[in-house]
Amino acid sequence: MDAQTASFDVDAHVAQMRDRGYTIIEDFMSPATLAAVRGALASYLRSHHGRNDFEGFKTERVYTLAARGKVFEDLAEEPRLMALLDRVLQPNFLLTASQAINIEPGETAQSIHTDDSFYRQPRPRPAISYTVIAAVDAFTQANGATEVIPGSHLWGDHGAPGRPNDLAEMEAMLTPLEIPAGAAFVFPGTLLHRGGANRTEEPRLAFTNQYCEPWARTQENFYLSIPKDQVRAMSPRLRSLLGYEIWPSFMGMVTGSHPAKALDPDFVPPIVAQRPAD
Ligand SMILES: O=C(O)CCC(=O)C(=O)O
Repeated sequence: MDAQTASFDVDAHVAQMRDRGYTIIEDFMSPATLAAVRGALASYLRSHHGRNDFEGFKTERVYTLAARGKVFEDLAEEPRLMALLDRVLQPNFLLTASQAINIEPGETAQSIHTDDSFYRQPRPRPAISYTVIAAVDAFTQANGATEVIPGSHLWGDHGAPGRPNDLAEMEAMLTPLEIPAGAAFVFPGTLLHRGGANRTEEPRLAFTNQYCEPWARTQENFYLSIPKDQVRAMSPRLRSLLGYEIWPSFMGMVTGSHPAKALDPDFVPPIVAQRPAD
């Protein structure tokens, strides 16, 4: 374990997430890592915009980011992050989404939402996913810093006692997370938040990795998006994050076998190997 990970106060970060709904890792990326992120992202940006108001008509999103360069592979399994998530998710938790988000000048604020609303289970409930948002550019209130409603991770469903349902009331509770470039924050998928409006002349670049329970369906289907040759070259932890592991005793199996077997270059799917001859 490196010194940075050894001195990371996991308890304090878990407590912050539990109590106010988010925690900040100030030195998530070193200046060198930040430069590598910028370099790796450069070729993917300036080509397209979101297709709807949620993705953002003036926002660029680069999906499947964890497979787009070694720096993103490393950041998806950053040791302090893994230590933190190990405390709040079950073993063999999964990467559910991985994307860069570049909010351009003139973008409006997103709708207020949670990241694990896909899992239609009554609230209040434990989070089924956790979100990390890392600032590549410093986040300011003016350039579209993520805005969160502290404490909202504990709220019930719409209409439940104690939960404001009036939009203006909720908007008044939004807190912009102004963090320096290189910092990141982590929050449960039950926390209400939104990407802010960018009222500056410069884009606001960030990326997000989201992680979910090992028994939950992932937002991105990484089995289909990342070629097996590429997965084979990844670290064991990242392969596990991408789903090449099981949730015991056999969720995630491949025709009765461990999914890692499917990465063997000689693997022939049993439904092909065992197909009766015509
Ligand atoms: O970019 C941000 O600050 C937040 C984006 C977000 O919450 C989302 O796209 O789900």
